[in-house]
Amino acid sequence: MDPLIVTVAPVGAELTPDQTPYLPVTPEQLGETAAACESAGASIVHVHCRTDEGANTQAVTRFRDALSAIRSRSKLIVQFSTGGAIGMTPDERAAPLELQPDMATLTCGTVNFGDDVFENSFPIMRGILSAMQRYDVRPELEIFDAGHLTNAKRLAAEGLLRFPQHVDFVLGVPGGLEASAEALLDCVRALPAGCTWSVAAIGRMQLPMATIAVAMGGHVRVGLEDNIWYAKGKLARNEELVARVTRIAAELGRPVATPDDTRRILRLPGFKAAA
Ligand code: KMH
Ligand code: ZN
Repeated sequence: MDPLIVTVAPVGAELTPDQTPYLPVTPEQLGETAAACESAGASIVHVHCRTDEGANTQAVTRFRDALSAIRSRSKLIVQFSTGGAIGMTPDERAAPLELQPDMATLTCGTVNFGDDVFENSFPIMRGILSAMQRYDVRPELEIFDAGHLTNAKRLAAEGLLRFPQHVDFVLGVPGGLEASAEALLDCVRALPAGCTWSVAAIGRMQLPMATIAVAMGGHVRVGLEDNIWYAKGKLARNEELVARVTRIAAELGRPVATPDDTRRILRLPGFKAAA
């Protein structure tokens, strides 16, 4: 088994600052969180940005500041969200790609998202993917629902993607695939040969699904974007969620990947220093 890649998703778009004091809002806070999570064992940071007031933003200037804050404090692989927040336009979502992060997410289909709809039609996916190609940004395929992997295979058949890819199964969003061992197994079995995968499960399923992924040889995503609780009644810090999954990995005999290991496993180019 490869060493375990731990992605931290410290911000997300659905949380509000009144839900937890540990939500990084400013680029400065994001940089500090990145450093703490790297020390705890993370090698990728999945980035959403907020205004100082905590509102969602895909503004290029804010992502530039976040990128520089993260890169000046850590060697983490930087992965931008192109999902952004519900209601953002596709162009808005893709705008930060011009900053050429190491990676960015590509959600592979439309999905009910609680009472909302997270829209990812083929034209939207093609647009985001072409922007990634233009700026040489590696995708991570986000699979929220049955059919999303088939959509990704269709994009590959169109020549817009080439497998193998790194795939993240986001399980437990109300409206998408459930967070269960059975659902994860179905997902993994459907992967094209050579793909690497991680699991990001929502809420209290984050920990058990991460543990299953560690044992299966997959990779994990943890962080406040998907789960704000460390335990019942105890709010989590991002770095605590990272540290816990690395302790579990150690108990299971699975070493944790450094950012350099992760670059090798995902076949990413070398570290880009802060601009
Ligand atoms: N905030 C969700 C609507 C991603 O980052 O690529 C989408 C999301 C996915 O978080
Ligand atoms: Zn996200």
